[in-house]
Amino acid sequence: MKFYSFWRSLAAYRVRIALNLKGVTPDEVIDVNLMKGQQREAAYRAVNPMMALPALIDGDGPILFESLAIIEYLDETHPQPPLLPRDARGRARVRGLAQIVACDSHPLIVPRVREYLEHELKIDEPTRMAWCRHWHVQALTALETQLQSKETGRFCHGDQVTIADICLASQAAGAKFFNVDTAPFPTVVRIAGACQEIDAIARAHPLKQPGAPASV
Ligand SMILES: N[C@@H](CCC(=O)N[C@@H](CS)C(=O)NCC(=O)O)C(=O)O
Repeated sequence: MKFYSFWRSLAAYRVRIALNLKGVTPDEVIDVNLMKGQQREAAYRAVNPMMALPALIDGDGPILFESLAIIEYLDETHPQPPLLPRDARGRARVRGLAQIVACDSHPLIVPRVREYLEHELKIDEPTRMAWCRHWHVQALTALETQLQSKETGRFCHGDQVTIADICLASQAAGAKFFNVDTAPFPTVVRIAGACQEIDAIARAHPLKQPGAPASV
């Protein structure tokens, strides 16, 4: 198994959590340095034409891409512990929470968007940061509101870690990277804390990966 990753990538962080929870260790972790733009080099473009991390190759392929698709693949191929509830409504809720992060919010603050704002639209650094914080706050507000549901337990959906928690953990890490005040989102903060008490999640954290700085 080959895993294309980078310490700072929040989408790779999501897959790393799933790999750890499933007890799967890739044979090879290939670093694609997003800060040097290596995701746009021909070698990686051939792996993922979207030029985004993560990607995963299990055996003779095909190459898997998009964190949620990869996580569901891992969940299907390594069923224990399950990362989705058994009931259809539960699965829909968990996928919905996950997609708030992975589909509606995170894609708006990734390097390709920030770099387009900077180089094509000539938007200055404080305004770009305001953009990123805005989309963080939108997602955190939606999550906090959704998590007031009776379905929420120690984690986003009951007391077992699901894909929603994996995404929430990445959202919480991203909020720190962008200096977003999370005090108005106590349920998100509580669940993010509960996630970090699980070793498989804690050791997947971006700042614990090779090459990561002590803080950002
Ligand atoms: N929706 C994708 C997002 C992938 C993505 O945008 N990854 C970021 C890193 S977290 C990336 O590689 N960005 C490269 C770029 O924006 O140039 C997923 O969840 O896998």
